[in-house]
Amino acid sequence: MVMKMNENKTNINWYPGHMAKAKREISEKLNLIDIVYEVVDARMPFSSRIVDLDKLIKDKPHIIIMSKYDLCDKQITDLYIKKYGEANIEVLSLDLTKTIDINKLNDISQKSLHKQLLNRKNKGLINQNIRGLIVGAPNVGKSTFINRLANKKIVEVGNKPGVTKALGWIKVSPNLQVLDTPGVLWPKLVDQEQALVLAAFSSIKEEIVDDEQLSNFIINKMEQLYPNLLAKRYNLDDLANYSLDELYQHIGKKRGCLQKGGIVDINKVYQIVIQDFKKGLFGPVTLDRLLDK
Ligand SMILES: Nc1nc2c(ncn2[C@@H]2O[C@H](COP(=O)(O)OP(=O)(O)O)[C@@H](O)[C@H]2O)c(=O)[nH]1
Ligand SMILES: [Mg+2]
Repeated sequence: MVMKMNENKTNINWYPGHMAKAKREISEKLNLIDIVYEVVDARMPFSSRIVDLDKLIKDKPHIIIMSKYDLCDKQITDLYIKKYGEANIEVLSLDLTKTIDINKLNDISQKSLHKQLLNRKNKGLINQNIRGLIVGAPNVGKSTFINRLANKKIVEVGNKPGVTKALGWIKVSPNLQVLDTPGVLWPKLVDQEQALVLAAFSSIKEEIVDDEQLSNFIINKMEQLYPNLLAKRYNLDDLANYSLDELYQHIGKKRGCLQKGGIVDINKVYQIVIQDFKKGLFGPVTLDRLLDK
């Protein structure tokens, strides 16, 4: 397929106004907590990270909760997990649609806080309680994680941040409590590609990218990284036989996106590609590549 890309048509230059407030709120909570759980979407193990988090949380240890592990390409995502491990960041990869292993979370939390807990003991303090704060980008699974920890639905799960109410502490296990309100932070954008990856997984507002641009990006990425999954999804015999336009025409006809006179409604086709991708209908994918960044 010969791609006519217009990814650079608009330059995504984006920094939410409420970021400063979010950072301030997290700073204010720092003295209440011992550890930070950074939720990262396994399909974008780099792009959804809050790379400057350590600056914000200062000396607090932090663990990466790699959510949506069930939806990712494990071969690729595991390379990131290994890399983070080598940088001494503990990573717990989870499918949050299922019950999670609280003991494992306890164990790695204890491990990350080993020094601090030992210090307390040496000072004669018997308190071994760990208090955690959950942070991460929009839509990575923060609320789902909190509900799992609480073992019930206490936080609204959805695409919009800010639907959470302040309720206080959740007792996860005898020695572990977490704040029930996650901190929403936005990844620092290093380039246009990262912005498109985040948009493709609904972690930044879709309005800042138009459908055509996002759909082209998804098709291009899928062709580059997962050509077989792309071909399978849209019943394409050989990708090389289709130009981008022909591909859209093919999808439009197959999916009945027709206007009067049998003309393919291209805007509907863009939406189909975007929705298929968001719903994970292509199969397991990870869009970041270690060598990229
Ligand atoms: N398959 C799968 N879906 C998940 C997982 N974690 C979260 N989700 C879904 O991702 C969407 C966003 O989750 P949510 O908790 O609202 O994200 P938040 O914005 O970070 O609070 C919801 O539709 C969740 O059901 C996971 O581990 N696996
Ligand atoms: Mg939420």
